[in-house]
Amino acid sequence: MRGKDNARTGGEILIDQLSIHGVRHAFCVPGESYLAALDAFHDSDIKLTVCRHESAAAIMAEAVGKITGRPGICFVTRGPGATNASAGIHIAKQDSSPMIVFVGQVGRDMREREAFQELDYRAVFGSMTKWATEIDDPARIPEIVSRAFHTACNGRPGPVVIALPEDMLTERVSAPDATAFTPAEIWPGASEMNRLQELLAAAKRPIALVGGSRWSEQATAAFMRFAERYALPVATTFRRGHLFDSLHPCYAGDLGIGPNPKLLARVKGADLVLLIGSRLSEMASQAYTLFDIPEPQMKLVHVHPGSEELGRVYHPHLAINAAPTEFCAELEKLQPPKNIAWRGESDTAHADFLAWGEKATPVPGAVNLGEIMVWLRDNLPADAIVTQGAGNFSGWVHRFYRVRKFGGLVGGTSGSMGYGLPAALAMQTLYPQRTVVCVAGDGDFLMTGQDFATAVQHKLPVIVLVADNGIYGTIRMHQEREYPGRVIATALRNPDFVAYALAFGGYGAVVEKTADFPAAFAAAKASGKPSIVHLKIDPEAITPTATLSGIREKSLAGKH
Ligand SMILES: Cc1ncc(C[n+]2csc(CCOP(=O)(O)OP(=O)(O)O)c2C)c(N)n1
Ligand SMILES: [Mg+2]
Repeated sequence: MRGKDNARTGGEILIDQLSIHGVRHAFCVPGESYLAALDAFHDSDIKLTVCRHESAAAIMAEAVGKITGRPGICFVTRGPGATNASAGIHIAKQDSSPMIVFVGQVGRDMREREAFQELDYRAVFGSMTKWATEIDDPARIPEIVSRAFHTACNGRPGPVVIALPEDMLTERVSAPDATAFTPAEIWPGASEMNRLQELLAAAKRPIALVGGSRWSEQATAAFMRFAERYALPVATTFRRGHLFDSLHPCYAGDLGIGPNPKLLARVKGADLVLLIGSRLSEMASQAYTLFDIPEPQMKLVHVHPGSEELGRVYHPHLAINAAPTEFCAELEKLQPPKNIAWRGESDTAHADFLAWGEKATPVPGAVNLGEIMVWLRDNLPADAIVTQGAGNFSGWVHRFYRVRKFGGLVGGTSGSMGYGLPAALAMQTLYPQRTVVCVAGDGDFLMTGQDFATAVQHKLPVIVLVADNGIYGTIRMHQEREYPGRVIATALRNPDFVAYALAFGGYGAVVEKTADFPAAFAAAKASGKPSIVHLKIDPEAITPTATLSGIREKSLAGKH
């Protein structure tokens, strides 16, 4: 509260800045190191969600940044709080999501003595963030927080860490507020758009790949109109399926782990690739084998908001430093050639995509995750949100689920396990009316599973499908391929996930055969509570097309 002298504590100034910059939600695990900032939330209308683990709080903030394009906000205590949060910070870095993490810090008078839980945040987070800093003087909070919002969003978005010395937060000063930030727009130049027009006119087999951040619902809509006018096949890159309606007639599929071989062939055979927003990192590039490095075999137009990404791995024929939002707006002005040389290709590409995921493949065991994904795509409302973590179970999501809307699939491109539940909680916090489903592995779920308590506490009725195969399946698969039969550290003894859900005050149901799934899902939905649907998956069903023993036998045969 402002005193008569107009002075506020550092904590009050800080929370006031967040409100000014438009923050609506923040996620935290409390700490004695930042009590004055916590206290200031009393007088603010920002909704503060208290969590059980900083990795979950940080992932929630990252997911908000990923989907809204505005920094997700997380508060954690010093030392262990900060290192626990590092999982989410690393995701924000790899996924180019805007995020600001505020971390407690020891008092200014005891710095550099390695006081209780003291860390040098600039050193610890320097390579994982766009900026890591510490505020020495409460009068500079408006300046530094304003810079943090700009830094997190400008160019290629990413995380910022700000350390808050405890005594700085309690000091009272009179400091003028900053004004609301606006991310700098990055428009493509007219000459670049002309060059693009020429390249498209000369192309015979073009394809567009969309990914990365700095998209919006309007931008995806504009891009879909462009694709339609140009009859251009469009693929989404790893875990960015929400950037293009999967039932749009130009959709060619998902370029991630285990992609459709026909899509791979199409990308390899393209004479022009229009890569928008994405870095085409290891997963989407099929371990950097898709394009020759540094000179791609085809003409590459690379559109990216971060100028440092252009020419970093691939030397583009045409580099366009622009945000997808502004680039897609400019695309509306381009006119397709009179005779589109590749006409019909988008129809073929879309037919290939539909055929690839149309029907679930048969797998060992009584519960087929593919059939469950098919059921979800046929039965979830069009605006449902599916979140996912990392593990082989996600292969069924990519192949058989179909994303219809921007924000409809939220996953971590950095492959961090434990992502799905916190991301689901963040989405349900932002969109209380939408159905939010998290698809998790058994290993994956328990990396952040304690925050099921957060779902119950904050009445977030997410539905978690735990695909329980009793193993760290991905690693077992690699183990059987590289060291067949020499199983170590990949077996899991799991809890009864239904009892787990009930113990937390949620709802739980078990699914032992596929046909039981619709009723279990309906009961979970009807309960109105956070729910776990425990799917008993046969560990042999390791991918939609391979069995574990098949991989082992193949490997043993190759080794003899
Ligand atoms: C935080 C984190 N730790 C470890 C890994 C390595 N890793 C990748 S997948 C995986 C196993 C996933 O197991 P589960 O969630 O049960 O899914 P499954 O593969 O069995 O379907 C592991 C340990 C990772 N990606 N992220
Ligand atoms: Mg598993």
